Amino acid sequence: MITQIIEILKGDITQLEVDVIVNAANEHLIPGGGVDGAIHRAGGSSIREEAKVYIQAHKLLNPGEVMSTTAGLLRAKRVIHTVGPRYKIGEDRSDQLRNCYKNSMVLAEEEGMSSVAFPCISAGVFGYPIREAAEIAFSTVVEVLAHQSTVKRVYFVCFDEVNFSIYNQLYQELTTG
Ligand code: AR6
Repeated sequence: MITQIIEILKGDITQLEVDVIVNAANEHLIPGGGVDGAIHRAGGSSIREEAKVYIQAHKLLNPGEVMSTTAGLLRAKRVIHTVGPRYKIGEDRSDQLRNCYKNSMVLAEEEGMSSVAFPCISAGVFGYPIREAAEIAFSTVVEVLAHQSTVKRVYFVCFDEVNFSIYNQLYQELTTG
């Protein structure tokens, strides 16, 4: 069951022992703040070096797109970097956020990974309302899992209590139909 595959955690994503940690990066893949900064600090410089090579070849990682690096000093095997949309009132950028989750799941599967941890992409510096962002996260991942993904475990990792309770609420709604 989908609900047995998804788990909600509270804490620091960099501490997890999972196959893939997803990073909420920026278009230039330059270490920033938030979860991005935490991943680069904990993972060490090799992640930045690999990201640099990607940017030299591709110029930018656009919102919704993904690329992966090794995980450096982290306990994960890979880091998938994706860029969420910047929230803008009056503009629907939900497809970009959906693509972050979908493309991350597809890439994780292509790389033979079986567990993936997501932060609340776009819900920090990029300003996406958390409830909306969480709904997109859930619905997209559930849809991918419904097509028999080889990914066996997905963690939604919330850094603070408010996000954690919103994710739990949604999870409950999902499991109780
Ligand atoms: N573990 C898990 N979640 C975290 C952690 C952590 N260690 N640290 C923060 N969060 P943000 P965005 C949560 O701002 O909105 C960067 O500068 C945080 O509480 O990291 O997609 C990039 O370089 C929030 O709920 O990502 C980009 O420029 C969530 O992670 C820009 O921020 C996402 O917040 C991306 O903005």
